[in-house]
Amino acid sequence: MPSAIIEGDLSAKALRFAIIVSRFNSFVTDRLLAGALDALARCGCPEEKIGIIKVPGSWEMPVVARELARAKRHDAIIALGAVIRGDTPHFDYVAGEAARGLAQVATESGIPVGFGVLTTNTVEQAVDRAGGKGGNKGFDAAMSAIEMANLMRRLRKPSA
Ligand code: INI
Repeated sequence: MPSAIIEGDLSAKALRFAIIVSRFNSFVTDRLLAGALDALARCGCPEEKIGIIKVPGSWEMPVVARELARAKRHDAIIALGAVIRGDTPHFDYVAGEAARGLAQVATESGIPVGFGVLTTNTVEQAVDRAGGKGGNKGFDAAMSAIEMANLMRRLRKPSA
């Protein structure tokens, strides 16, 4: 048997979050934002500990996440966007760089980034995952961010 299992709990009472929301495809990202706020509220996060930052599109998320991570004012960042495939390779660049850039910010800063950026082939698939039959990926990203913020605290200070 292992001597100890370390994991993060889902209490957000004492945590601060930044949510970066893309305005592109806002009919989807507004729902992702509602899902993320619901998760944070259910886990006890006070409203005044949540900052919301709007950006034009998912492409712009990494640079903002980097700035927030550098400021060290938040325990976790939640990134919410919707990249929907069109007829050109544009999708691949935006989706790929958003994912790569956000992962890089998290690994380099040690501040978790919840990845709530949908990358779908159709509008219907995006809507399904933003509060439809596929759940709400904004909610899921916020729950992961809460767990990861608590896990990182515990790893840094094992008595926490
Ligand atoms: N941004 C998105 O968040 N989703 C998309 O589907 C999308 N498409 O398809 O173009 C998109 N493009 C905008 C991009 O994120 C930048 O805001 C833009 O290129 C300006 O830098």
